[in-house]
Amino acid sequence: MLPHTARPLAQSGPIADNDVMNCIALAGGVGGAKLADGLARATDADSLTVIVNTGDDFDLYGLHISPDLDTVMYTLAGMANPETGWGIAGDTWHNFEMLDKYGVAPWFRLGDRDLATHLLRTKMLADGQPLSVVTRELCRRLNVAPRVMPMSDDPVRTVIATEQGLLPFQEYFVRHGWQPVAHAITFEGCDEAEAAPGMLRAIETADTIVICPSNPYLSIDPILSLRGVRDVLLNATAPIIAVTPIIAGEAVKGPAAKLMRELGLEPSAVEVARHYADFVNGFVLDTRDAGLASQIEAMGIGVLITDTLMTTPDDRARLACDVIGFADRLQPEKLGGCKLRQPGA
Ligand code: FO1
Repeated sequence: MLPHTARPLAQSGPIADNDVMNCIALAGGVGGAKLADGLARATDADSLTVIVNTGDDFDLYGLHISPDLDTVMYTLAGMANPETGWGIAGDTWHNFEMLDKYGVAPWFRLGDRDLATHLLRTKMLADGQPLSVVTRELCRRLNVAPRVMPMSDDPVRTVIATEQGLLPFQEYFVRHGWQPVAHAITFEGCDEAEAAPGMLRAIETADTIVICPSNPYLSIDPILSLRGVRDVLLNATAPIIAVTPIIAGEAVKGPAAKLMRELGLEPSAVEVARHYADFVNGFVLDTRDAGLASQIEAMGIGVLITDTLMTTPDDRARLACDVIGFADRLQPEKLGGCKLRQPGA
């Protein structure tokens, strides 16, 4: 494994045994939520902060929808629908059936229980509370231990330039099932938006930073587009580890590989590592792609080869523990906080 040369690691001395290891995870929807859940299981959940993409947010029937925040929140609350990854397990669709009766059923469905989250979030926002405060309060009421932070309290909207013209994210993703050929991706409002309160400081003071296996272009780039985020990552003292969302040239879920082809990139973990090469110290490659390790190491990035598929909750915790252990080896003077519980414990 090669040491990273692009960004020096911290020179600080050892931390005391009782120091809490602050872990930051940058996440989008389902893949990000699963690894965040693994990190919450494998480390001290109270010292985990999950910074979540809000470029997918939009309004429907006057309700503010934050799909990735909800996916992360429901997953950490143990409530997520295991089949879809988004929404709530066992939810019903009576509101949707009624809207259908009125002839106005939307292409984007909210489950009945999920609707309650949206009513409450929209009311709290209308009362003047920022999204970060609303999110903290919703998470508190669902007993979510990690700090879940929207990337910004200001609106940033992901727009995809496609063969059918400009499509707002959810139109591209859900209405058109990510089928239109994409040419470019922009994040409207990112120049004016501020990173969420405390977010840059949290990255600055983190012990480990994990880029979850979310779509680099649709889910992580909106976070990186915010003023100050790249700089704080470039100067971070903590090891930064990215986990591949691509295995054997295919996305684990969603349009990442298709999008890469359309943007003229080879859909491979190597390309993802190159995308993050400025600021990551380590890259977690799937065992099926072990042969690609040397290409990533040649970029000055350390490589861990492991099984990155998260089929069960135990897989999430095992991968999280692998990631934390890898971060510790990249920065051996900092003691890791991996306390992986035994399966079923
Ligand atoms: N995805 C769908 O494919 N169809 C839906 O009707 C849908 C509804 C939905 C409701 C709430 C929510 O939090 C997420 C929802 N998603 C739906 C998923 C979501 O839009 C995307 O997976 C993410 O935006 C991409 O990360």
